[in-house]
Formats: sequence, C-alpha cells, structure tokens
Amino acid sequence: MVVDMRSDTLTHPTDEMRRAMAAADVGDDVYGEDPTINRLEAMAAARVGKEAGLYVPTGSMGNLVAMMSHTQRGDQVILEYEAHIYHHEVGALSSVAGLLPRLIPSDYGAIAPAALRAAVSQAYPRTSLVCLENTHNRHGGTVLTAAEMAAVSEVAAGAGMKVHLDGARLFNAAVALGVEPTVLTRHVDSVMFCVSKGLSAPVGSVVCGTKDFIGRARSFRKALGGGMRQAGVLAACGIVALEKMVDRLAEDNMRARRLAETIADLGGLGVDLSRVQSNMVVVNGAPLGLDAAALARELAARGVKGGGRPPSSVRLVVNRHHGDAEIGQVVEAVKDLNRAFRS
Ligand code: TLP
Repeated sequence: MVVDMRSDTLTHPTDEMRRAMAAADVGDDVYGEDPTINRLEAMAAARVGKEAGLYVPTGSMGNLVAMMSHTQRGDQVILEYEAHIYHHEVGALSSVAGLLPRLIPSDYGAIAPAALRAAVSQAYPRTSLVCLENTHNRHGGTVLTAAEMAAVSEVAAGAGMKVHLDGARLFNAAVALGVEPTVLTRHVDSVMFCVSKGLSAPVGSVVCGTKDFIGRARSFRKALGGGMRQAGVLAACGIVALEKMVDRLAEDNMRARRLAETIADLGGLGVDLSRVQSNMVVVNGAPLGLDAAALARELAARGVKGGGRPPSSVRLVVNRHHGDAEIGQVVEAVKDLNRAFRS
C-alpha cells in the first residue's frame, strides 16, 4: 500500500457527492441561472457571515478575483512573507492584477500589527489591501486566532485598507479552534475557501463578501475564463462538502497531531510540534543528514508519498483517506528511516 500524503487536494469525491452530481439541477451560471450553484453560493455566504458568494473553479482564481475586486492596478498589497498567494499562484497578483506585493515576515503567519502599521506608513504606492491566510500552508498548517485576525483588521481599517482571507483551509482552522467560521471571518472583508481540499469535493472554491464586491468578482471571473455554465454538477459536491464534511476535519487534525507526536517521540527525524496545529505535519530530514529531495525519496521507497519542502523537509498532509492503518504505515516508515540513517 502507498500512503499518499502530498496534499488534501488528493481526496476523491464521496459516494454521496457522486449521487448529488448525477441528480443536480443545472442551468447556465453565466446567466446566473444554475440553481445548484446559486444554492451553494448562498449557503457558503451564510456559513461565513457575508452577503454573497461566488463559485470559482480554484482557490487561486478565487484569491485573484478577490484581489482584483478590492484594488486598482498599481496598488500595493500586503501579504505575509510565506503567503501561498505570493509563492504558489505563479505571480498572478502582479502579472494579471497589476499589484505590487509587499511581504511582511512573521513567526507562523500572523502579521504583527506594529509591522503592518510600519509598512503602511512607509508606503508611497496606494496600499489598499492586506491578505491573511488561515490555516497557513507554508508555516505548516498553523492556525491564526480570531484575536490575531482582529488586530490586523483594526490596523487595516484605520489605514483605509481592505482585508482578504485566503481561507483555503478555513474550516480546518475553525474546527481546530472549536469556533464557528464566522468568529474568524467577521474580521475580514472577503474570504475564499476551498471545498476541494479536506472537504473532498473534486473541484471548486467559493469567494464571499458584500454584494457589490461579489458583483465585481463575478465579472473578473468571466474575464479570467471562469464562467463555467452548467457547473451545478460540480457545485452539488460543494453542498455535500459543507453539509457533511466539515465536522470530520477534526479527525484529520487529530491524526496529524498524533502522528507528529509519535514521530517526535521516536527521535531521529525532526518535527516542530508547535507548528502542528491542523492537518499538516512537516518532517525535517536534517537530523538524519537528508535534504528535502532525499527525504521524499526515502519515504517514497517506504510507501509514503510527501511533498518536498526545501531545504530539508517534507510536508505530510492528513486527509480522510488516512485511517489508523495508513498512519500506522507512516510510523513504520519513519522507524525504518531512523534505523537506516541514524548514526
Ligand atoms: N495549495 C496546494 C498547493 O498549491 C501547494 C496544496 O497542496 O496545499 N491557498 C492556499 C493556502 C492553498 O494551500 C492552496 C492550494 C490555494 C490557495 C490554491 O488552491 P487551488 O489549488 O484550488 O488553486
């Protein structure tokens, strides 16, 4: 058996999703006439406490249309140093949206209010937007608290800036904190969350915000080629995701934590337990003399696929396809790796 932990994007639709796809009522969404998409958008907006929602094919497109809808070309946008938008969305914020990114470092994803204030006061370009990310992918799935988000939001409001949340894994964060998503999203003007990750829908994300904002986002979505016509067959899975798949994310978070603690107890391979706050575990090969590529290769040779995080780490993401047997196999692989490389 190969345990594939490269991402939670690898999850397959559930049987209930497949049935919902077959039964979905559809219409032309570019005319606003797909009843299933309209239902998902309304449901998503209610879930995050916003006026309206927009179904988009991917999280990347959701972040992009949100940024375009909040800004004008030439504006500066503030992002945390390790933001997914900056590192993994192929520079679209600059090449497509015409925005100038300004990166602020932080320990685990929460931009410090003082650093934000300083960045804005030194800025000559118009600075109209701050983006947050929760959970924070490149910091290892760390969770920003409502208080941390509120602090950013307060500075942003004082400086006339909007706040967008890249909440690709918003529900992992909410479940980890034991709060409703609105406790987090009330501090942002817009939010994008993915139904295609741990929530297991095959495709899709939803952007939520005010009606005006969503109106602008809808035309940017069309401009980017995201008007998908009878995509209710896909949105149907998003509805199942929101109704049935949110609470079980606690299981993924819990298994990731247990796996990390076991790896830490074994010694050898490194793991920073303080960063294991949701469904990700980043293991470090440096104590065994392995770089990221070598560690990924050695884990794969032992039946565990992970994603290389240079210089010396591999990200393991727990999803619903990982039960006790799969996690057990990962533990065995790590034991074997420790035996082979510990000097
Ligand atoms: N993340 C993917 C890869 O791109 C790294 C993953 O496997 O984690 N925001 C965040 C925080 C994300 O983690 C991702 C996807 C996105 C946005 C983009 O979503 P998609 O892939 O739907 O464009």
